[in-house]
Amino acid sequence: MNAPVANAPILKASACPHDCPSTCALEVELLADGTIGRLKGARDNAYTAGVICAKVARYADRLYHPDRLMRPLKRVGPKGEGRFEEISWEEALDTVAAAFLKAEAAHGAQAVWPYHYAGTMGLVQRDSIHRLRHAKGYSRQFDTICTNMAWTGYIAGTGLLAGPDPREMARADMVVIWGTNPVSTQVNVMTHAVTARKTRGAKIVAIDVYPTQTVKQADLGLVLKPGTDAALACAVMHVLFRDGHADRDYLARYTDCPDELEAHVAARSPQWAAAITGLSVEEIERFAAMVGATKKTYFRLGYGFTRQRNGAVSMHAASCIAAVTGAWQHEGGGAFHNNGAIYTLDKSMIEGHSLIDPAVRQLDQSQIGQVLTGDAEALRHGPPVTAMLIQNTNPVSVAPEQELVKQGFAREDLFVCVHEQFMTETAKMADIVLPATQFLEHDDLYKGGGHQYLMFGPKLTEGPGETRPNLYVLNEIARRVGAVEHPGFAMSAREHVDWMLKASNFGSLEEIERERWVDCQPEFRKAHYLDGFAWPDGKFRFKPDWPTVPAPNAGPMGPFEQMPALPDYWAVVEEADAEHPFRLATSPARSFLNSTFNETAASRSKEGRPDLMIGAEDAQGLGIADGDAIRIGNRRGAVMLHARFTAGLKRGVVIAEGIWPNEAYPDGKGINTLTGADAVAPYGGAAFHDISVWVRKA
Ligand SMILES: Nc1nc2c(c(=O)[nH]1)N[C@H]1C(S)=C(S)[C@@H](COP(=O)(O)OP(=O)(O)OC[C@H]3O[C@@H](n4cnc5c(=O)[nH]c(N)nc54)[C@H](O)[C@@H]3O)O[C@H]1N2
Ligand SMILES: Nc1nc2c(c(=O)[nH]1)N[C@H]1C(S)=C(S)[C@@H](COP(=O)(O)OP(=O)(O)OC[C@H]3O[C@@H](n4cnc5c(=O)[nH]c(N)nc54)[C@H](O)[C@@H]3O)O[C@H]1N2
Ligand code: SF4
Ligand SMILES: [Mo]
Repeated sequence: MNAPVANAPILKASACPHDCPSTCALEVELLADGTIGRLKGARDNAYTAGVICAKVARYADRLYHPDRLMRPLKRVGPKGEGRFEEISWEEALDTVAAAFLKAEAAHGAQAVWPYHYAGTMGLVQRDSIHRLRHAKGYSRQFDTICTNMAWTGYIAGTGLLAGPDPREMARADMVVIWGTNPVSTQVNVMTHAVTARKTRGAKIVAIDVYPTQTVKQADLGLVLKPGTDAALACAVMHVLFRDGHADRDYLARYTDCPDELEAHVAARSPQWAAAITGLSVEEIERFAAMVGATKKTYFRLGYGFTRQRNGAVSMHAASCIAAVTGAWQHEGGGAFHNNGAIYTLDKSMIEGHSLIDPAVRQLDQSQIGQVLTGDAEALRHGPPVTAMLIQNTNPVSVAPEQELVKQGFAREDLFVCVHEQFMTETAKMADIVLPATQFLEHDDLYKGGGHQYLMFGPKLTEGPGETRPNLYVLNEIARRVGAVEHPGFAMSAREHVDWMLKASNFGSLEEIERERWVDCQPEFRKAHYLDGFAWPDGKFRFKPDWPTVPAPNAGPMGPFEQMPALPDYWAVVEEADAEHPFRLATSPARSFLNSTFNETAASRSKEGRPDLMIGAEDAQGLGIADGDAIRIGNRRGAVMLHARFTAGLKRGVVIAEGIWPNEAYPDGKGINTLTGADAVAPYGGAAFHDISVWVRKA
């Protein structure tokens, strides 16, 4: 028997907290001195299966980064200059509370806007901000920056945000990876798809707007023009009906209007779709033939193709294909996007549901630029926002219409407190900066959007300096601003987790700590909708009733009457025109996660510099050589970067990967200078990959 090795690391269970559908189950090396070593994927977790991305494997780089915020800071120089001086937590929290009370006295409580997102996906640390918000009647946030088009489009067909067990990808005969780039954004999809290829000869198809690593690894890679996926989906359905691959028994039993759909797509041939998508007729025919011949096709539908002004319609159209072939009936078949609906968690304690006042306005997260620059419509015709608390997000980098965002944050009459792990661009604009713990330094509960596990991530090590978790900050501010009493303000993170698990019948803290995770996978019949889809009539809807699709969290928006009744190409994207001849997508970089990890040296050196991927022919037409400094722009502003010649792009399509810090660009303007904040139909969202631009040599 081996003698125990002195000072050998102990392995502890945790879960990746980042905003990523994979939510990996982790094994964390706890070293003898109490510090953290390597992070690995848990091998015995059936979804993670031992695989995590490179950026989290080297997490110690981020945890022990020399630039971590350690102490509360108070701005001393002019706004945005970045000069701060250290103060105590007491002084910092008192200053925040005084500023919030002042804003409330001048304009009412809605002048305060707590602003947050998913920098941590932990339910306690991410969502406790709502409890403070509701307890004071501060402005609410309409979350729109990420999921609205995708979720709405998926639910339009199925009635529910849930689908076939993601582990079934490994048992599919074909995996269609549509509008997501899992090699970069959710590595485990590749694990299971490649298992299917190795063990059963399954084919992998990837559909994107440029040759991503996922497209390159696929058996069939389809590169189409941005925003044209619904045309492809219609043509595929056309071929399926034409060639006898529609499952007519299934259609009759499980869908709302198969005859209408068939008549509708009869006019949407591969020739029709080729003209719209830029794909060849042969590519479309080949893909459709593969789908028709493969009952066990698992459509893994991502977010990327929904970040277009017709994104919800495209998501719905893609999900319809599985209903035409009846793929839903088979193990390894169906269409999956996210499992949000399987976690029936009672979040009333964390979020303070009993305190919600529906009359309080909801401000659109993506329109923070408009909100802070006083746009009356964006302010819902209410008072200005004069005070903010920001947690888990970096809007002065990630939010669209960045020029407006920056103008807003520069306002002298706006008080901003940013609680952060790093001096982000948003933190630089703050009046008070509070230092935050990282996930291994606090307790929380996580749920996997791309799988079916609830996971616990315990505090494994002390946070450095005076870092504190989000929960602490919220409870302390609540106390100082005289928030109404709520038991949630007196509970620890562990108590919140225990309460929520028990209230939701998902066990208890003790159980999940022992077992590490809870597998919440619904049974096969339910996940595959074999007893009917989640609409009252049990039918999958080819003809969505958009106004009744459950809205993520704000009221109906529309314009419903302009949306196509059946799946169709909806020509509402930001078309190229004479002044803006290129279509731009701002796809994710592999080594960054939104703006996270752009502070670590390894990630930055892997990404190089902000480049524009452009086809050689397109570039040469403009007198641009590979590596040249170039400028791209539209009516929202202009950005400087460098040309990187890339093969395999459609003519007129350019790609800028990654949300680099503004300062990484020669003139300090980041990629979101160019993106629009107009709300996408029908329930809002930002069309980050739907931009028209001009391109010039700098
Ligand atoms: N490395 C890394 N991982 C990440 C992130 C990151 O920034 N970097 N972000 C995280 C977050 S917050 C999220 S929400 C997820 C999102 O992950 P995904 O679901 O993968 O969505 P996106 O990253 O927006 O884009 C995916 C792909 O869609 C493509 N795309 C854009 N427009 C179209 C279109 O019209 N049609 C088609 N077919 N494809 C299109 C893009 O080029 C991109 O390659 O990833 C998470 N994981
Ligand atoms: N051009 C372009 N822009 C995009 C996108 C795109 O594809 N293209 N993608 C969009 C999408 S999908 C999303 S989701 C948004 C995401 O944008 P953000 O929500 O801003 O995500 P991050 O940029 O990763 O920033 C999260 C911040 O939270 C901090 N943080 C992490 N954990 C904690 C914690 O426990 N406590 C506190 N106080 N802070 C913490 C991190 O340090 C980090 O600075 O970006 C959007 N912006
Ligand atoms: S793949 Fe996503 S969930 Fe997994 S470790 Fe990387 S960032 Fe975290
Ligand atoms: Mo996202």
